[in-house]
Amino acid sequence: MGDRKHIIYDPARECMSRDELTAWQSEKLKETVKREYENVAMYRERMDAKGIKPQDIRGVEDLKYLPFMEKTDLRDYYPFDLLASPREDIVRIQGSSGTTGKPIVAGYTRNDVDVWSTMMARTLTAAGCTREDIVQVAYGLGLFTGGFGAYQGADKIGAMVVPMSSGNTQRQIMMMKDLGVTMLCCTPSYATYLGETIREMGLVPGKDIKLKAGCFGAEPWTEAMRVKLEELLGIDACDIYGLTEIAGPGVAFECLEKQGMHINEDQVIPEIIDPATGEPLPYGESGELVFTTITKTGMPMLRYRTHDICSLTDKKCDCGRTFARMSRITGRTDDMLIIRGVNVFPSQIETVLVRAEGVAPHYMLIVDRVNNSDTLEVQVEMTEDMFSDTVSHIEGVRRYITDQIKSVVGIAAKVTLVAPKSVPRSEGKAKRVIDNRKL
Ligand code: DLL
Repeated sequence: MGDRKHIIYDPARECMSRDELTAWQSEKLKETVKREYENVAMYRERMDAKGIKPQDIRGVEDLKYLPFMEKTDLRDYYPFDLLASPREDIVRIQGSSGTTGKPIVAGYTRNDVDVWSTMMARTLTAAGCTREDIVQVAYGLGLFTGGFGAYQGADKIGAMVVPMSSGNTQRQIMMMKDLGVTMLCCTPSYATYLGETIREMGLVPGKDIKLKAGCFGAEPWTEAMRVKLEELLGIDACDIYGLTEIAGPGVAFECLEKQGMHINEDQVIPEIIDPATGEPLPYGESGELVFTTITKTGMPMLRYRTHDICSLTDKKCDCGRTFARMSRITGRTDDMLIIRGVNVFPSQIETVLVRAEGVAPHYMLIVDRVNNSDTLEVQVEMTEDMFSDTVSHIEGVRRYITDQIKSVVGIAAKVTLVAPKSVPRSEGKAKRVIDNRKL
């Protein structure tokens, strides 16, 4: 990517001094708190219950006094009771799957769609995208924010957009080849599937496929998976993060330094809190990520608890951007598995599997309870070569993975090496855990 490594979409904002940024955030925060208090009954009641009036919030330093918002609020006030703008000013609804069958929906004003598009234009630019690029959007286009977000950002840059949406893998690859697509936007699990299918079709990345970079997110993935994906597709693979309630993808994005994701801090204020006590934690400490939107008008969110776990740093990045960076998401407070009393994050197991020889990055974790004791089975696919190898070699690999999981995660798991292509592929967010204890 060389010459494109350090292009910045919005340098006046993305490189502003931390002092300027704090002043900006404080002003915008005050406006947002006032808007929310005046227009959203639920939030006004919560602030009143804590004895806080909008004028008590003088700047970012007072953020910690505000009450939290939660995903359950979106369910309880579904669909429109959290709107802080008149219904007719809402020009878009996006959503994500909820736990009760109804989706979680968020309303966006014209301003909010613009804010989001800008964040995505910055995101794609940070991965090297210019108006010369051809961007294939293989995130789902629909209520899910991935497709529209990537489309809007690429459109704002003036790149050529190929809005494929997810699925139809052969056709995706045909378009990628015929149009000379240079950038790919989809989930990392789908990118892996696309990469493998490209190879199976006898196409050669760098020759038949012109991809240079990809913006992959919407689900957790590991550094080891990045190495695998970059090798498979011959690209720079950048992590991007976001959530429907805050804006969709582009809330945070990696630049080509690949040292964590810059948070669009002129639009959102991040905090890390201790998930048990709700107390803010300093830079460097791992905890639950919380966001406050400061420029949205449709459905602003104040201290929204994401349940995603990561840490923040405000150390300056070599790219020149001053926005704080978040680490990869290492798990969610609600997807952490507790197996025989040990906290297990699927990402720990992924790291072991992706580094092991002879297995493909397709796996499933099956948790169960047998005779009152928790069990964990890790099913992972063998590569074609491994599948036709000797029984004793396969057994050696299986034992190696079992030992690694024991030493990294601290529990004994049953490792099963399954045939190539037997773990279901996903075109969107991958499902990697089946917890039969919850049935
Ligand atoms: O997944 C938005 C998005 C689309 C982000 C495309 C990136 C790319 P939701 O469907 O509302 O929105 O899901 C949000 O997905 O709270 C995280 O748990 C998870 N997530 C999103 N990005 C990442 C990432 C979109 N890069 C939820 N790493 C979030 C890990 C991620 N988890």
